[in-house]
Amino acid sequence: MLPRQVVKWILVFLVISPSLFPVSVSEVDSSYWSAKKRHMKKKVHDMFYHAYENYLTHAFPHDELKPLSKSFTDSLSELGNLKLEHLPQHYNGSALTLIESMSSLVIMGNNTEFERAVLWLSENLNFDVDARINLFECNIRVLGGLVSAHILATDSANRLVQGSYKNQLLTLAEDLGRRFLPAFDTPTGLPYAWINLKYGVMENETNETSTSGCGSLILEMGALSRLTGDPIYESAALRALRRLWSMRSSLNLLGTTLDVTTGEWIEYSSGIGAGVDSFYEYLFKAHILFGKEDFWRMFHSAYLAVQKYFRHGPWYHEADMRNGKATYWQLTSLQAFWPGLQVLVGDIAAANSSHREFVHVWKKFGVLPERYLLDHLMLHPTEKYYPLRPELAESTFYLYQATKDPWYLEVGESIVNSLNSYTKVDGGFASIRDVTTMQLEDHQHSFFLAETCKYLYLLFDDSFLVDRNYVFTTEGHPLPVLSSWHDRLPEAYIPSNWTFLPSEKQARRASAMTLQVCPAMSLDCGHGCQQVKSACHIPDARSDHRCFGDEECGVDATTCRRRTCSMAGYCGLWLFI
Ligand code: DMJ
Repeated sequence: MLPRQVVKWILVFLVISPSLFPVSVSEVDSSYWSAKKRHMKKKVHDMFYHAYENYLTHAFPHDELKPLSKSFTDSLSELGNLKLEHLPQHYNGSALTLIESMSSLVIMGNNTEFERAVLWLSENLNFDVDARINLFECNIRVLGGLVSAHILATDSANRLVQGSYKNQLLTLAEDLGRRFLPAFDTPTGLPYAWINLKYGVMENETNETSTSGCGSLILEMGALSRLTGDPIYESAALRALRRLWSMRSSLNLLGTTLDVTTGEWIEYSSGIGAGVDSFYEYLFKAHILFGKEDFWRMFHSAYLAVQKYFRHGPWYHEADMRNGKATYWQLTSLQAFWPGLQVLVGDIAAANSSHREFVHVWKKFGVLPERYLLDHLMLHPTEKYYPLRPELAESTFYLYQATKDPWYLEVGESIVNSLNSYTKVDGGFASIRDVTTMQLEDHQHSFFLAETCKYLYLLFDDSFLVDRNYVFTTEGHPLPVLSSWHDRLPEAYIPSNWTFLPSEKQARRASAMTLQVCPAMSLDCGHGCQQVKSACHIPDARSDHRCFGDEECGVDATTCRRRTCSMAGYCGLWLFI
């Protein structure tokens, strides 16, 4: 027992302490986290430039940097097993890392460097080369990078490339898009996985492709069609996607690989990782970007099937599409994007629980190994590598946006620290060959600049997203959500509930991922006045999206769907299983 006098003085102290310390605990907290964010943003900024400048010095205009030998690789072509010696003498790569870095440069506020990149690409990029490339990779990295950069370059809010920009990036994107088209010339409309940029599909080309290979083209090719006014790209991607969807089993599951000429499955087992991941991602993101009800319906059924047949607590295993029976019990690094997608859907509790498991594995090894065998609790013997992948940082960014829980900032900090201590070398950032020894590999993948650094930066500084509404492609390139790109508003559109963003101040707080803003919709309010109105958005009652009942949830801005309160107490686009 404390003596009475001591207790009295403790009570007196508690009563007068607020006047002694006029700053409240929450203010202390928020200034602590603001300082932490500033510090971490600077660290990520430095990481990006260390990677970028080394690329420019030792690899540009080739595709990617080899940071240990300070040399380069033309990986876009090598992905097609075409070694450099088989390329024409003058082949200098396609400046892949430069293209991939452009949207990150804008997000980090470096418009000058962005403009330099635009200029260089406009004058030098040439796709008329005898190079066999992977359609999926070239689409998400090169076409996506160019289309997104074109949009950023022409966005009046950015004041970029003043005057001198004559849509050169769009012209390049269209040239590339045209070179993709022969790949779709198959009896099924499903595209070949490989194509020669100059000569089209090569003789004896393999018929085998993956589900993501033919089901994750719609964002970039759709955007290209919207920008050029030529529907051919979107139609080709859409036809392939619909054909793929028609190949699902009665359980609404798909396999991982298939034959593009016969439309038969080759590998019946699939999960949410390699070969399939971005297929799910694009069904939902295509619904956000183009507003088509069809995409939502496909995604909805596919998502339910994933949760039903692949999910095991916070983990996801693989299953046979024909009977739903579990096949492989593996955690793969690529699966770590899934919680980020779940945040967009509103399934935050499920996202949080899976994300925690990935963080646990990251902490156990210091980074995420490519493949971990859940049934043997050991690493896959030949897939112990970590090639600087972004997926965990990506999910961490989405979860922080949705919850504002500073725990996610700490996760981001530990990712940054691991990257700096294990992968930073004098010549850039190197991949890890073996997470048990931390032995390095001589490769800095372009997605390290397009995604890993970008998502980490946005985690600590999301000012780029304020007042804007973007969807990020699977390679992290932002595309704007515009009502003019929506074929029509989704069925759940509620005309009587149009709402204005009430005040300048409130609008400023809005960001795409907190779902506070809507597809940009300009409305005539009479006498030549134009106002940006929310098409159907009703904000959640609380800014942190917590709720006790459905009545506290609003209508989602990007999809115009009613949000409901989850059992975990968050408003979201809940799917009922
Ligand atoms: C990226 O190229 C994309 O995120 C793609 O969808 C899959 N993985 C790599 C990075 O890990």
